[in-house]
Amino acid sequence: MNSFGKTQVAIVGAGPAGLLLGALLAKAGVESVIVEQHDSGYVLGRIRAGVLEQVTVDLLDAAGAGARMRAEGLPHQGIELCFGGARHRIDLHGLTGGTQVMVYGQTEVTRDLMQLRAAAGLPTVYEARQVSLHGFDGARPSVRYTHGGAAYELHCDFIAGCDGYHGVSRQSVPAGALKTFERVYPFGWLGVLSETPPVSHELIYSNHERGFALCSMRSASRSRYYVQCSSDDKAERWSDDAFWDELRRRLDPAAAEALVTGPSIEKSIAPLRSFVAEPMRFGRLFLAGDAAHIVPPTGAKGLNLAAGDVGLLARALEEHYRDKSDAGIDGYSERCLRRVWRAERFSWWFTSLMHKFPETGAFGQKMQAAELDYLVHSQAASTALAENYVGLPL
Ligand code: RFL
Ligand code: PHB
Repeated sequence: MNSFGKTQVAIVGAGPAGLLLGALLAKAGVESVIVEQHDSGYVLGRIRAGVLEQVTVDLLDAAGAGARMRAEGLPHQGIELCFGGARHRIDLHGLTGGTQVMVYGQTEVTRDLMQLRAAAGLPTVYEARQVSLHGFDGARPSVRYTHGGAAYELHCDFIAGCDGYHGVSRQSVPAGALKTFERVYPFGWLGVLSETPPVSHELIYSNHERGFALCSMRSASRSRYYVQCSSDDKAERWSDDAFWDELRRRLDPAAAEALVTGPSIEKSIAPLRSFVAEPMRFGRLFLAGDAAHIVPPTGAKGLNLAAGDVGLLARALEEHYRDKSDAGIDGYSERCLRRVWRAERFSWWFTSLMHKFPETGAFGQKMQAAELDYLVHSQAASTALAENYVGLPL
């Protein structure tokens, strides 16, 4: 026997997309319940994004979750590209007329949103099992799940599928109603988090004959580093020393010398993929964030796209309830997808430029070297990179 509940918007998934949507809806006076399959500790334990675009920063402020980010986040006005043994700065701020990005970890964004939701007493069901979506092609959608052994059914006006790439929402859409586009890259990123000061005060993206490397950070005392690895590699195979040696070899001599190493706090491998599912709406179900699209992390776009989606969705749902207008709802998929495809293109291009591809050979490497040389010496080319990196407007 099911226990019944009712809300305006049922949100599946308490990652950054689901939590931010819930916070924006609450600001607009729209009710939501979040249904999440894991516990909050699991969600906070995943070390992922580090770079927030201005649009994301503004949305977190609008949601009332921006205070700690403002105090502790690190505004960055440039990035460095490393190749041929030297670093070249891309002046994001100067090339984009004053835009910057914020370095603030996804873990912290998620923690701030969770605390905001808990403080406001808004309902989140953690550790929901057997989550399933119903009736979204008609007027009476619902989300069913079990919790603590009991079965529940949550009736709602709309369902927001914010449950990531492996979630149930996209899989609930009838086959044939969805078109997918995918590219899987023949390598992954091995990432290490360490309690060490960052090697440089800006991010370093390195193209090296041994493979790509990235130096990022979480704070003045905590660093996040990545090296390109093969798709079938395992994090357990890498000792900390082996990781630091490999990273050092892929940096310029000054950065290699300055690198401060220490024990890893976290070490994991992420596969690289480009993926888009179209459209992002079916009747009363909306897909948002990684549930609808994946980008390789090189362009730092995944979390920012998720934030953009839910920013548009919150506005559309607010218009539905407040103004009795469905224009936003009807335009949701098309508006999101335009931005998504631009970010897909940028992420694919930057990934292709910076990584070692097994199949390209010497000619491909020469093409990368020529393009990098052009990129850092042409203002037009640098501006195109900067404009995309800081993020296109919503
Ligand atoms: P998430 O974060 O995957 O959250 C989905 C949530 O849904 C839950 N869930 C379910 N709940 C109920 N029922 C089910 N059946 C469910 N199935 C799943 C999950 O438990 C989870 O809590 O998706 P969301 O919210 O769309 O957020 C997307 C971002 O997490 C992702 O795009 C970024 O992390 C990507 N990304 C980056 N994005 C950036 O904007 N800037 C970056 O610098 C950046 N760096 C990265 C990244 C991703 C990385 N990895 C590991 C893929 C660096 C890396 C290494
Ligand atoms: C990170 O800090 O984890 C990070 C930064 C930039 C990227 C990807 C990941 O492009």
